[in-house]
Amino acid sequence: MAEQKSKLKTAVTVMVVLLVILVAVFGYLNAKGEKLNEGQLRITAGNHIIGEITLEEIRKLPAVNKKMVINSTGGLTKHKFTGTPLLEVFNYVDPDIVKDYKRVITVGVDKYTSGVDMEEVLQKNNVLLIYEDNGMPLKSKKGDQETMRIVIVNDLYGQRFTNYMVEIQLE
Ligand SMILES: Nc1nc2c(c(=O)[nH]1)N[C@H]1C(S)=C(S)[C@@H](COP(=O)(O)O)O[C@H]1N2
Ligand SMILES: [Mo]
Repeated sequence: MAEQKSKLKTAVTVMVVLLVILVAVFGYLNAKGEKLNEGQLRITAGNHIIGEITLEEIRKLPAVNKKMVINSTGGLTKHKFTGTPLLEVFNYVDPDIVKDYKRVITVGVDKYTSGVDMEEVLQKNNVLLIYEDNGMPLKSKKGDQETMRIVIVNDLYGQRFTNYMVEIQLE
């Protein structure tokens, strides 16, 4: 009787340990999957991933150069941006995007979130996805790789200029 009880205890202990390991492994894999890379841009709608585009692919889209002075935290800063209209990115990923969605939420690797209306994206050379400033690639949050940034030409202030872009959520 005592022997059976101790066997049961061992079995329960083994099961509990296995469950804990399982939960830890799934938690780890899940957290790893959530971490998006600044070298690419994920486009989502709800829980659905519409597409992913790399910075390498974005560099092949029609380039736009834009001289700008931005009013931000550090005062006025002068820029010579190079990038591509966000419209080009959408049309490359899926031409239906511009007619199926109204709102474009931009998310940085630091979870900084802002947004533009699809109407603004459709205005010629207004919402740009920038990857160079003064001829140099934009630096990622950690400074160890290249990154992308949203710039809105018609905006006076830099508040909506989401840096370290990793995701676009469509609504
Ligand atoms: N990813 C990310 N982008 C961001 C921010 C931020 O904190 N994180 N701050 C915004 C704000 S409030 C401003 S004023 C500008 C600042 O741009 P700067 O750092 O080039 O001066 O970036 C915008 N984009
Ligand atoms: Mo700001």
